[in-house]
Amino acid sequence: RTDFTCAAVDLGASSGRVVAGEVAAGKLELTELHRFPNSPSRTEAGLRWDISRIHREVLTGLDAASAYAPASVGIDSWAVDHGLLDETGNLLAEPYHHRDTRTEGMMERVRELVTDEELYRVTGLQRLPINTLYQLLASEESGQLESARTMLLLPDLLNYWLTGNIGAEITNASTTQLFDVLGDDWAHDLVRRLGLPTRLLPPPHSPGRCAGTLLAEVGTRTGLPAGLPVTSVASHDTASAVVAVPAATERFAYISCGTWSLVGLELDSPVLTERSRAANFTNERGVEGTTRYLRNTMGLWLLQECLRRWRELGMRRELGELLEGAARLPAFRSVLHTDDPAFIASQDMPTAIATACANVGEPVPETPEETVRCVLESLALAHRTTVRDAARLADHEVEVVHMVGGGSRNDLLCQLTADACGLPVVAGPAEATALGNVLVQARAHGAAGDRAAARELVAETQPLRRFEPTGGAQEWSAVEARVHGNRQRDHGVR
Ligand code: LFR
Repeated sequence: RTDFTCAAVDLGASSGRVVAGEVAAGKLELTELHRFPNSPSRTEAGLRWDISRIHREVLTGLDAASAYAPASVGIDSWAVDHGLLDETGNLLAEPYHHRDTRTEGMMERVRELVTDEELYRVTGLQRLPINTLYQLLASEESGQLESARTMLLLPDLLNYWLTGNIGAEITNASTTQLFDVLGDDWAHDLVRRLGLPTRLLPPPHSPGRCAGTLLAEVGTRTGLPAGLPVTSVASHDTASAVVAVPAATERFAYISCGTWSLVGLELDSPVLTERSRAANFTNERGVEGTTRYLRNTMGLWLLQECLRRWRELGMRRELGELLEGAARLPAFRSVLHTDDPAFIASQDMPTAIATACANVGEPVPETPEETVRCVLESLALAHRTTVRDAARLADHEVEVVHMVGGGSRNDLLCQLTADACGLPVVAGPAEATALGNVLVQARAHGAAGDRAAARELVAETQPLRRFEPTGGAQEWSAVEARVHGNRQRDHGVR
């Protein structure tokens, strides 16, 4: 295999980056060229992404990449959010952020039209208010779809601006809850029954395909040659992350750990049973026709938002110091069910956590360290429950848990997860998403092998750490039962 160099644009909800990726036999290297903070703006028109700025940052990154003479460019980002184009191909408005509260009530609206069972049978997706389906329905109700001709998920939108081509890459399309879980196309009938215009849905294609070639004007802005191929990667960041999970066995679970914790399995086919639906598991599309069978659980968002709020209130303590303090605290004082909808859009997370504790009778954390301990133990518990549920529902044995993404740098979270799951945790790579992006480009250009070969290359080249469970199996079972009981009672009361 020859040396292959590409540029990978990897956009996250709190930061974006452009890296140069180099791939050869025994070599997989990322060089970060440009990183920028990302956050939505709270405007009168709701919580919106400044996509024009993101676009400019991408071009700045590609300009830096031109020094590497990449053979291809690929873009991935978080899922479900999208831009709407009018009939002349212009963007109608800045895209909404999925945490915008306009989707409230939309699940109930959908239920009037399609049963939960049918929705799951057709789309295979977990019910989450952030899904594109609920967002589009909200747009439709407020008349915002009238002049819309095309809906493009964010990586597809950026690809369109780079190449002029319109399309929908299917790992990301599969997160919309509008895509056929068993086929390679949108669920047109369902979309019609929901009263949404099917004209919005661009033709779908698989990752690894050429998305188009760079427009001359992009060449002028970036120093990259016009005509350079833009490759459709697994454009859903989580799908890219799963590509770079360095698993050596099929009996693994993964946790892609960032703002969200995406916890699940890689399977050959979706699980669409009633039990799976009731457990709110999702079947998203992976590369090579695989299914990413997972649950979206609240992730480090809980911690990031605590830190943001504490800073707002003038606290100057660093995360490292708080984690050290949290590690020394006694275990299991306050543990929560993290998937409380109250956490999705809260703007004062420490208070939301305190309230959630008080509501279910867990001691309210009194110091930031106690809050951090509560968040990390609660996340580890969610990891445990989800890994076990996935293994049971898919009848798939798990002997190791791979943690990838930024959260895999958090030692305390990795150790708590190993203890909670009663399984070894292999932590890393933290940049799994960008690596997966690079690997899919390399494969498309004949410079990397299949899934298994890609995983071997990651394991061989990236620093990984292993956390063995240190005991506490009974305590974790007891905590799981306690949190489950709290939740049942809480539901009974409300
Ligand atoms: C992770 C992720 C999740 C998706 C959420 C919202 O970054 O893409 O997979 O459910 O963000 O887009």
